Amino acid sequence: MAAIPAAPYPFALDPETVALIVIDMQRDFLEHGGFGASLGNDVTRLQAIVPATARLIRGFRAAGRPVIHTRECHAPDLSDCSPAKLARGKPGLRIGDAGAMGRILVKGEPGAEIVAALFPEPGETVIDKPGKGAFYATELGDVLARAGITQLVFAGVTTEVCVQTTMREANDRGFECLLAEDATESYFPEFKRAAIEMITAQGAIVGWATPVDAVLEGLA
Ligand code: C5J
Repeated sequence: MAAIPAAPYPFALDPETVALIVIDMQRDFLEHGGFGASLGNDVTRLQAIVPATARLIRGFRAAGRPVIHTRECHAPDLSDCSPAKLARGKPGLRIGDAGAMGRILVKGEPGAEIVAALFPEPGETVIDKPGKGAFYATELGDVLARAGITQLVFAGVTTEVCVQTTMREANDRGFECLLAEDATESYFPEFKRAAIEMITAQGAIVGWATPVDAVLEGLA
């Protein structure tokens, strides 16, 4: 067990029971011409974390620890998308509508796929999630229980939406949660900052945050 520097205080990383969860690093959120860009967002902010995220993934693979990927996406018939979620956004730019990378956030469409630089390796778990949180309506809880995981390191996008939601779900389920702060990003820098502050406030009320390098040192 290695105590690594983290906010709000050192995190006791257990290399025997930790897994990495990489949230929604999908083409529709990161690439020019995707869903995120069509909403007017600057996707270069999200692209900038790809190298750090790739380094983190390589570190977990090298340490023989699980790497779990998630994708926010829905069945082609949208049967797993609540009417409330379906109604959000501008007409023509809603879930299931035709976008430049296929139907927006629909499983099997090019835009729903994970970016090439972070593509899952054979054997790695990929969780398709219909919600913002990765535990909601998915097999994630069972996967983690079967693997004996007690700690989760988080990376991915966006910090204040799917990453923070999943960290909160995990925290309530008893996992110790550590955010890799340079491997997560938001379209809105102030939201990223605020999310990290909310997560680490009040003695790690949701979890801890630390740079990728510190996580990798703890794994070694
Ligand atoms: C959003 C996500 N922001 N992955 N999805 O809708 O954070």
